[in-house]
Amino acid sequence: MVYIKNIYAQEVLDSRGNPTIQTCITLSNGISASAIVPSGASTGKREALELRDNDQNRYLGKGVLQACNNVNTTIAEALTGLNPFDQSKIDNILLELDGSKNYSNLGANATLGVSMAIARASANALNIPLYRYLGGANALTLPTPMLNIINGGSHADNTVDFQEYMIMPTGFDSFSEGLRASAEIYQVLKKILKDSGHITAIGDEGGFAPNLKNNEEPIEIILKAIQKAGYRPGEQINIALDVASSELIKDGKYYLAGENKTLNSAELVEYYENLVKKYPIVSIEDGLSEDDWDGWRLLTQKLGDKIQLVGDDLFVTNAEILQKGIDQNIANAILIKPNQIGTISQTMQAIRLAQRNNYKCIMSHRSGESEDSFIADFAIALNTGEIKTGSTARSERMAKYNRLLEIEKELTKSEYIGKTLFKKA
Ligand code: 2PG
Ligand code: MG
Repeated sequence: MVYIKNIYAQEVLDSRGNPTIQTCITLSNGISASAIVPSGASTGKREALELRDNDQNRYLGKGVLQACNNVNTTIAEALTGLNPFDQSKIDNILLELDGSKNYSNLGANATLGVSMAIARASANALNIPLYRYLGGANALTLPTPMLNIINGGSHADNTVDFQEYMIMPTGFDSFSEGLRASAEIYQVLKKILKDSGHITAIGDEGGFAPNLKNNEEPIEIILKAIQKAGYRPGEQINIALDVASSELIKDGKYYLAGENKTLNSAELVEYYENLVKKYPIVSIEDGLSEDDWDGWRLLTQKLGDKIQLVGDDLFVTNAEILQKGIDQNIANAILIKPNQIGTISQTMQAIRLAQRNNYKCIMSHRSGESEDSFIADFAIALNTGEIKTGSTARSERMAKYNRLLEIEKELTKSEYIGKTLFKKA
């Protein structure tokens, strides 16, 4: 029987130049695989712990040598010799080994790297692609992407308060056609920004980061770019926002610095209602903060049957917190980030719970990423139907889109469900 022979982790750098973990697994049959974990900037309070060394003499305190050491000693000792194909058993051992709920001892960066690398090594050992290993014969749906083409908030140094302005190519018959339209719109947007005297520098996720006068102007400019590129907004291309509003809280209210406005929850909900009336917006993520459950309830009452309301910082890919949201009618979709929860099995548990309760799932990157394209396969395997992985610039984002293009070619019969994802707002 094949067993785990060797586990080794080392420090590498992410797309922002900060340290992260690369984990390598070797099986007894000589097959090996590696994985790199991502890292967020606008992190939710209830996310699993990302263990950093806090040694100011190395990488300004951001080193991950301790987390690597945890993999190389405690975790390696516990998992060596085990069957790699029993993912849930392995992930459960990781959870028990840590002994806390949020990986505050070993670090979720340590456990997730191991969990991902074991899944990948298992797929390699069976000589099948990762999406097929994790999803079986049912893994056929190419996700509709959310492409973050204007960056603001804590992902960029500009005057835009909302973190992400995304386009979704819903009105196409295939992933590759949707991606092509999006890439064309991105280039046209660059030209529009340049021609109107704006900077075309880009933010962490490859979207432009211009200084615009308010939080609506990015939408106006994106609509212009969609049309100029020859596409129909609201039909072929829709808009999605990630407000990341936990980052906007100042003295208990939402402060929109770009507009010099302070709003309470009800006023912010009204602000969104107006935006949704005015523009082809199909999805708003983290419209209210992770602690504002009353505000979330109101938002869900007002807009829950019109558009997708995504909990990111709100649910942190945590099945227990999601269950509370389901019980209280909060939101109708969940962002899925494996490093918020710490293992592949726990990530799958959150997805299963969401799908059983008709909550949409959006597989997601982090703002600090790497060349690892695990989430592309994972989105297909788990039938999330949607993926958020940045603009069509920067190789750490393109690694995911390119992997999806590769899979689309490989699958003789795939499906792309953009047209049926949303009800008409
Ligand atoms: C988000 C993510 C990814 P971060 O808020 O959805 O876009 O950002 O990784 O910084 O949390
Ligand atoms: Mg978010």
